[in-house]
Amino acid sequence: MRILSWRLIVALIIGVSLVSLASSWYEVQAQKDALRRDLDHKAETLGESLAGTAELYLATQDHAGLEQLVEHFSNREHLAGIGVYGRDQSALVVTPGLNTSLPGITQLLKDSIRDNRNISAFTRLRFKRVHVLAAPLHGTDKTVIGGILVVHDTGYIRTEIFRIWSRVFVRIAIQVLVIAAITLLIVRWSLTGPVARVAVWMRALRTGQHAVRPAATDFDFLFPLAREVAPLAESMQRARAAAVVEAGLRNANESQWTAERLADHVRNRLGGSSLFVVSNREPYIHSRRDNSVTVTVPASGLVTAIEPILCACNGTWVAHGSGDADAETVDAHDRIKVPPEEPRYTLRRVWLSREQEEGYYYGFANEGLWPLCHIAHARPIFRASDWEHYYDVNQKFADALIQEIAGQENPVVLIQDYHFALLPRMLKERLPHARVAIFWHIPWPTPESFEICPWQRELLDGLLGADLIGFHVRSHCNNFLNTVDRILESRVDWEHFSVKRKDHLTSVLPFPISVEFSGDLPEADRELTSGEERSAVLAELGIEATFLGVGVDRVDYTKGILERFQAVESFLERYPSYQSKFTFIQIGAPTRSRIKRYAEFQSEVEAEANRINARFKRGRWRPIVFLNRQHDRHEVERYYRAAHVCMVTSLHDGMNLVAKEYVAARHDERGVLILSRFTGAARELHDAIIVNPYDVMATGEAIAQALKMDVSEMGERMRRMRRSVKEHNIYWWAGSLIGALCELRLEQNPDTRRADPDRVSAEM
Ligand code: GDG
Repeated sequence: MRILSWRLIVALIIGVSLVSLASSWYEVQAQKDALRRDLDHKAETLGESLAGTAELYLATQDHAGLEQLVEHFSNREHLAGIGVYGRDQSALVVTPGLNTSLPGITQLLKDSIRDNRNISAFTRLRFKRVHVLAAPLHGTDKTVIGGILVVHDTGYIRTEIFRIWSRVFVRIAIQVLVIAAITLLIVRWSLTGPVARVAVWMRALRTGQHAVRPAATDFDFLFPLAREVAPLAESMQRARAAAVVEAGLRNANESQWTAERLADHVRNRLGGSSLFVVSNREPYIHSRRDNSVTVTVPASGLVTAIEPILCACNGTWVAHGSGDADAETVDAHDRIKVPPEEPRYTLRRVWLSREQEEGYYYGFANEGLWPLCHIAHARPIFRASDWEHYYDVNQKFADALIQEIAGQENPVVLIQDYHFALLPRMLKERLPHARVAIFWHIPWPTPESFEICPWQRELLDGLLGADLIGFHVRSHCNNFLNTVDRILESRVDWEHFSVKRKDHLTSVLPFPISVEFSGDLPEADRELTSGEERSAVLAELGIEATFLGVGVDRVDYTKGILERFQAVESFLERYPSYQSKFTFIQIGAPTRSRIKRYAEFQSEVEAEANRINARFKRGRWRPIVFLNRQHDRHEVERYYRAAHVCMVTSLHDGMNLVAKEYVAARHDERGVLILSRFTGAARELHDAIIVNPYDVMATGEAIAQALKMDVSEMGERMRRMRRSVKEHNIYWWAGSLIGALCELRLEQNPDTRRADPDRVSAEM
């Protein structure tokens, strides 16, 4: 940094000095010219007045008069002397000591008399620089009768120029000092300081200590560097955490699933096969903001689970390109390499028209299949036009996949969710050698419920194109097999959980999805304890409370948000001592608001919160805080850590990840989970307080039980739940699913190709 400072200072000084010198030189020249012109003019004026009188004395041969005249003028400022000469240039009267007999000067006089005109010049008189004016003298008849010389000493001009140059050099010296000081300050403020702070940050990252990221202003010109370092540090931290976890597990003789282990597992299972994932939602969305393109990762457990697999085997993810800058970031084949900071796999985007999105996504999938599969007492809406769009979009994704798979010998395809029920069959018909699985993230209803769907046969047939169908829990598998048994001509093998139809065998197995479990960081290593986090959250919200409850959901009518609010109301009614003390915070991310039922539900939730608040509210305390916006993952985690109790009261839910996220976030082994028995999570998290959300009073009682729970019981329950989530985390889910799919043999003989349900996933 010292060398850089010196280089900067020297370069600036040389540059500024050169510019200063050049401009001063012009200034000095101008000043010199002005002084010379001034002297010229002064000499002319003096010469004129001298000549008038000298001509009279010369005409009358008055030598004494001439001498008087010369003497009278001789003491003028800067005047070196005067000389009066006859026509033959003979000196008549000359200021004593002035030697005008030098050749240059006599020549001037001669020329002036000969040409009858004034002549002036700057010349030397021995060692002196002088200005000489030679002028003719006229007789009464206007004939030239002589001449005069007026000689000025020009030394004062040099003195003046010297003074100007001295001032210039002083000015340059001051400039040099100021420039050096400013450069040193800038280097210190903008370079040395920020670089030192960023270096401290990087050292902390490298050594795994608590690292406070420097202010954004510090990054300024270091921003490109920071952009590269941040993900690097994150991967390092992850790797370090994984190593710590693995070392701990080795000691305890356990083995936990990590992203690295999953990647390794998938590489082994796939061998040379290529992996293709299909989902409606894409993992990276490009959007245009303020003339630049930004990329966001939707908050979804799916990206966490699927990304390491795709990275490990350089796979392809096919999804709907929904960002407004998506089209401008792909290549000619609609592909883009992701993750943006370290491209490892291909995202292939599929474009949908507004009508297609409306019909396929909002219509058939979310107004039809979603309420059909959830027992939440919302009437499914089936429109023929929506069905057509659903069919067309499935076909469109099939076409895109076929293009991507072209030439692959053993492709493995993992399809996500109820948006693509027809895709497995469409694929298999054109690519029988592909290994295809679909994971259904929502519940599967009873056959009686499913039967109301006008396209029940097509949906089932489409799904049975897959080699493997995954659900969260065994009861959804059972419902599915019962539905197939009742509606389609096929053979259901209850022993091996498979269906044979048209000579094709499909395994139907449970794979309970989960969350990432970031490890057991001691509370001391966290920035804030849960108590501090709680105080911070309350201060930010501007409310007062002693106990906090939290709920995190999309504002969806299946999540039991109204019932939850009513349970809070019932609790406060039955336990008035908690009024002014217990506040329930509901994070409600807006969702599918273009659908009428969702828009209505949103208003119902707001109205219910307002009603209960109006009833109990006191001073700065409120029973319910409804935060109706999308929060980022870190914000959600803060609320989990701050809350004494987390409420998951879904009326029906495939799994419900919030329950597992709450458990994973409680490193302090505190907090109580209240969990609806109608969630998939309730089959695993037995240590939650399990409730029937329709029984509002009992759910209110569960809140009381949670708040009064003894710390040792709370710790015991939380420890057991954490063990379960840690063991069955998201990587375990992805590993089981891919493992089961790769284990299937594609021969049509059920006895040789079936997967062992107990080997590939936990019995649910
Ligand atoms: C389906 C099935 C199954 C919510 N609000 C915000 C936010 N969230 C996050 C939660 C959680 C996720 O959304 C919701 O998880 P769910 O499990 O409740 O999922 P659904 O959206 O209903 O999805 C469900 C799931 O698929 C997986 O298979 O479990 O049964 O219905 O992760 O934290 N996240 C952020 N901000 C919010 O405001 N960042």
